[in-house]
Amino acid sequence: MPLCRDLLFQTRKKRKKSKKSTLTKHNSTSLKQQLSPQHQQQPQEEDTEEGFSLRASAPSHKYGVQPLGNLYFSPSSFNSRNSGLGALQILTDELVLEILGFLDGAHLGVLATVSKSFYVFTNHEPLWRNLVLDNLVGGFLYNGSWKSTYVAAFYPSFACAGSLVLNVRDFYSDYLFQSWLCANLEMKSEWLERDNITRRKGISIEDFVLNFEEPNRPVLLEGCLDNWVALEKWNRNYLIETCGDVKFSVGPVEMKLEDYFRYSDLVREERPLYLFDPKFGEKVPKLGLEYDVPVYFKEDLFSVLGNERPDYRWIIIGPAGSGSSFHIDPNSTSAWNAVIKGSKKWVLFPPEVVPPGVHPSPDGAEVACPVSIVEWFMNFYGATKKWKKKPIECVCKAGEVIFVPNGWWHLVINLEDSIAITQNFVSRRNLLNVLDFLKKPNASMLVSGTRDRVNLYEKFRKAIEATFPGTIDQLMSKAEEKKSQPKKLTFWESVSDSNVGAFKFSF
Ligand SMILES: O=C(O)CCC(=O)C(=O)O
Repeated sequence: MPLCRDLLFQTRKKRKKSKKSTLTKHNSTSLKQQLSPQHQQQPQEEDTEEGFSLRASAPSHKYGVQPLGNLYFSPSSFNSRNSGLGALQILTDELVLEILGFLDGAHLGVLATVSKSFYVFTNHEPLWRNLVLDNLVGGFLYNGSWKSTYVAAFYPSFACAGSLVLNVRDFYSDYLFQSWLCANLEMKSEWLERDNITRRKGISIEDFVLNFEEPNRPVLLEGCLDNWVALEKWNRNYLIETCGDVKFSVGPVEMKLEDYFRYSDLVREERPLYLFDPKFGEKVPKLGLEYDVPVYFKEDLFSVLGNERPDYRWIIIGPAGSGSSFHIDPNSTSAWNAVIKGSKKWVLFPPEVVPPGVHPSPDGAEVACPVSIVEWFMNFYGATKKWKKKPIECVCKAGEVIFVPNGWWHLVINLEDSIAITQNFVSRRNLLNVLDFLKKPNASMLVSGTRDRVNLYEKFRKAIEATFPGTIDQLMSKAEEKKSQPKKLTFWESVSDSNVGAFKFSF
């Protein structure tokens, strides 16, 4: 299908629809890609934003959908998308799909026989994914496509028919095409090559506090997971054996690890389901004993709340291409994220810089951003190349830990099948920020990870006063003192790309 690829890849198309998500710990999304050796090189930065390539094993679009631009090269100028929709052709693709989202599997199946256009729309995989997740919850056995998974579960005698695919000629739609493209695109080497985070190995806690935690600056820490049993033992077979039938949170459902791995092995979609479970330590206590909080993050003041603390630790498992789209971590906490298997590409922007393509609501409770991580790279990553000051970026590999300071925007994409542990924490350095956050008038909209969003501020403040009397007052007078000193430059004001790796802060 050379024409459609060439055309699309020469233009930078944006899907108009953006996703609304709350400012919480996790929103997941996707692309499958393999880390090839060229990704590890450090080629010069050049303007190569035109041109994308598909993964070597990418199939062409299952139903023959082409980007709208190709229509201009079609001798007939005929778009079966429109003729087959009849009066509904005036609706956008998103709206057509929204309406089809109200139908059950049987009605989608009937509608598929109406016209070529309905055939393509009703086969849109996210429709079937929703049907599977709504009806089978986590108890599905993924078999290569959401539609055939659904058909196999509800209409087993049609199982063969469920996998029949017709290739439709002359169907042009950017929306449907881009969904396929984002699932099948190779990560461009220029998206992976910038590595400007500061790396440290074996630093003292004082060094960490002074140079990274106090100035609220990210750092990648090497060598601090060396004694983790998890690093040595955790892999798919070990986890499946250890966890047995225990179910973990995967997007809106709960799944056994065996079923999740079966899905993640086979899936190729724009936003693969991501396993992100905050209760793994309670569900399988052994897992909680096989890792240890790195020395730099031992102070965790939310622990004064005991069982009433908001969610704070997660096991994260996902295939290449899964990940977390841009967000700020909950409740103004900082975080560490340790990679146990695989590798993760990180892009971080300081609190005062909203990433391009990301639109938080004025009250900060919601964020609109591109549909998927790959879409962000395709349409917005290039903008940062022209900026004098760049985001902080790195690839975090197994055995490495990244420190994510409070308020920093971050996006993460797994470059390989990955397993990680992350914890959010409050230390003395960000206690006042967290209290201020919990006290906001719209706290009930903003606070997350706990049922009692409204009273968390009072509970936390009182528990801190009881456990560490006088600490809040001391921190407040220190903060007052700082305010009266000449204003320091923000992170963004103070660095340029050339010195970001080596800059020493003097806060
Ligand atoms: O996908 C990941 O590993 C990143 C998770 C993340 O961003 C977070 O826990 O805040």
